[in-house]
Amino acid sequence: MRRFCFLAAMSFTAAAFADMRITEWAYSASNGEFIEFTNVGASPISLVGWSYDDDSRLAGVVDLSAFGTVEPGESVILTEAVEADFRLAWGLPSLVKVIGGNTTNLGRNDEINLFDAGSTLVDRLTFGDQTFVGSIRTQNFSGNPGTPGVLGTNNVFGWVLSASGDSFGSVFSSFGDVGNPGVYVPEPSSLALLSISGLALARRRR
Ligand SMILES: [Ca+2]
Ligand SMILES: [Ca+2]
Ligand SMILES: [Ca+2]
Repeated sequence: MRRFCFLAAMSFTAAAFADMRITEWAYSASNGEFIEFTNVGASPISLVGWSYDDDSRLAGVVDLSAFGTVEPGESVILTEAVEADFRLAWGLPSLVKVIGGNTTNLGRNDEINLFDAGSTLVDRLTFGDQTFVGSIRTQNFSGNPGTPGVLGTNNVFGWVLSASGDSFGSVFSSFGDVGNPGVYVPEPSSLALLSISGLALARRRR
């Protein structure tokens, strides 16, 4: 019995590690290119020892340890901009974690790689409107997963551009970029389902 519990705990940890996802990016933006990562799982994830790289695919290139522990549903930002400038540009509250000054930059056709503390690839997104004709070009408009099912599949054709006032919560930055850094909103239908199940729970509790 004890052994079973231990194994269950182990597999739970592994699942939690796999739940950090790339949820938004813009390779070129007036207020600085950025990548958003979100904990889409149910448990906190420590990003100490985690790293990012572009299409050179090397673990350890850009250290993400400063993100610390990321709570379920929390989104964090890696940007080339100075952290304070990026916050100001997008009106981000202090509780949104931002790592600024990234110099491993994204080009029009490039790749985002997220590695855990063991240098294992956790998520990858290969993109480029020239490489993948018909896919989005995230210049001044960020890209978002068209459905939550797109996350973690490395299929850029499933991603859609931000538009001001869209269901992803997109807004304009101070220099006119459009995106939703710092928040990840799953598709509206899943939000509706969440509130329905929340309502059902509240009713049951009564
Ligand atoms: Ca690059
Ligand atoms: Ca760039
Ligand atoms: Ca976002």
